[in-house]
Amino acid sequence: MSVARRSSPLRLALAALVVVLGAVGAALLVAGSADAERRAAGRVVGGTTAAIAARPFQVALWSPNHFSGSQASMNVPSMTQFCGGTIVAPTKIVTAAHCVTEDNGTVSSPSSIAVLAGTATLPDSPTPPAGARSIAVSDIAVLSSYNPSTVVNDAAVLTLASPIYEGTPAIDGTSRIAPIALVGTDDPTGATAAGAAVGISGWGDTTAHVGGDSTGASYPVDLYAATTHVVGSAACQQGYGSALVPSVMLCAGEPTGGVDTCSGDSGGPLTATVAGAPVLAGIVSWGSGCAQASYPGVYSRVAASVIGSFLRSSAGLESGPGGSTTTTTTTTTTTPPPATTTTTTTTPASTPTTATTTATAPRPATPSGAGAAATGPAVVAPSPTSTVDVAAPTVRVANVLCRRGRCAVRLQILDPAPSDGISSVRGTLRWSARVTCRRKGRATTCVRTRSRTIRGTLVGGSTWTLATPKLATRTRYRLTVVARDGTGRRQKRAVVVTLRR
Ligand code: 4AZ
Repeated sequence: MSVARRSSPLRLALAALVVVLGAVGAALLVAGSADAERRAAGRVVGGTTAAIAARPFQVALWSPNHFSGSQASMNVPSMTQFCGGTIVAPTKIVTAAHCVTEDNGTVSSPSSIAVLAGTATLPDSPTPPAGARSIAVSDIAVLSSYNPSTVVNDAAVLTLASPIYEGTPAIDGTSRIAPIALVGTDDPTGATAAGAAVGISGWGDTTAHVGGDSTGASYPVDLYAATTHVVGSAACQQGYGSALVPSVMLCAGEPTGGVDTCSGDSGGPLTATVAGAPVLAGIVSWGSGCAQASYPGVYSRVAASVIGSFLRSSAGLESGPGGSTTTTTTTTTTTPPPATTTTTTTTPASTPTTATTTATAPRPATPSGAGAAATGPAVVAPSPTSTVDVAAPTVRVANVLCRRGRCAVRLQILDPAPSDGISSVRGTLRWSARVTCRRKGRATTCVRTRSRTIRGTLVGGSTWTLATPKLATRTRYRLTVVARDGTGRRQKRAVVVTLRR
């Protein structure tokens, strides 16, 4: 969140690192409109710098290992912030499961993560500044029902090797490090009702952008915070679709966008107010882009009993008002691996230039426009009495979620009745790669077009997913989607999604 800032080389290096190798939110999308959309939204996600005493429960997760490979070559400090977290007890930090799990679904090694508290400014060396503390993580508990594919139940609790504070510091504007209470299960005070003001904070990307196009991302060294508002489930589901936002998630944002968390803020707090005091009500989890109207930020809902009771039992806290007691599903075990899709390598294909110019540019942004625009009118209407599948399927890009360099493109695919069903959904990913080649016996750099075919997976109903392999940085990918129905008809309109990490 926050405001775009002057870029120092260090900040650029950090930003590049986080973008290049970031623990969360890679990039993406969507043909054509991304740049215009970003310009229109401006470069401010709506935060202002915050003193740590205003959010003394906010911590940075930083790591000597997350980015170790590139750090050496890029000569940047050996600790890099990659997520946020929230202090809830002397040795307990709440964060997002996706911050502390690896691509293969296993829980990260605790020794790869430390927690930085008591500072709003990220230091440019591994030594915490005066008044701040960096403490090693000794254990990671991930909610066992966390699903990396759907991001459902995105919650984890870190145990620290030693207490991060002594005594009973309060959130009173004087403490730099203090715990925060959890909102009660089912939110008995209504602190997270639709329209309620909530606080968000972090060191994440400051730029507004459509679903994942993180070109120009800017990561501040100072903590940013903003006030925004809870978006009711129905309104949130209007943008994302109900399947993607179950009741264990809470949405927050502004009707016209402009204020939001973003990549790098993940795991950090969303706070609501109960009796004048802040309480932890959400864990920054995901969203389609940042600060977009109709696509609010999505948070793990602490008032949901599955999440709240896990946090309470893992952190050794009393059950909150109205909360259930510890019936937990917590573990420090391996989470289920992400749903897999089959990918097959094909021979290099011709360049996609012509496809690009004629392509429909589906955008996940405008809720009413998305379906209409991508679906198009060119469907042959079957006669009411027909029993033969004569109509081509229609394909709409519902959204694109990118994390750690891999993107899942969700598609709504309909085949008008009478239908023999959808027989295949394929994506062809094309990109240009620089390779070393020999010319006249000398090693030189050549550009080669590469492609890869991705087979779609039916998620349920009419929703399909195309999961990409890990995308390289600074590379533009074009994913051309082709859906065929049972009679072999493909959709009429080209569907091309541009992905960038
Ligand atoms: C992320 O990738 C992320 N706009 C966090 C929050 C939001 C989007 C992405 C919400 O960490």
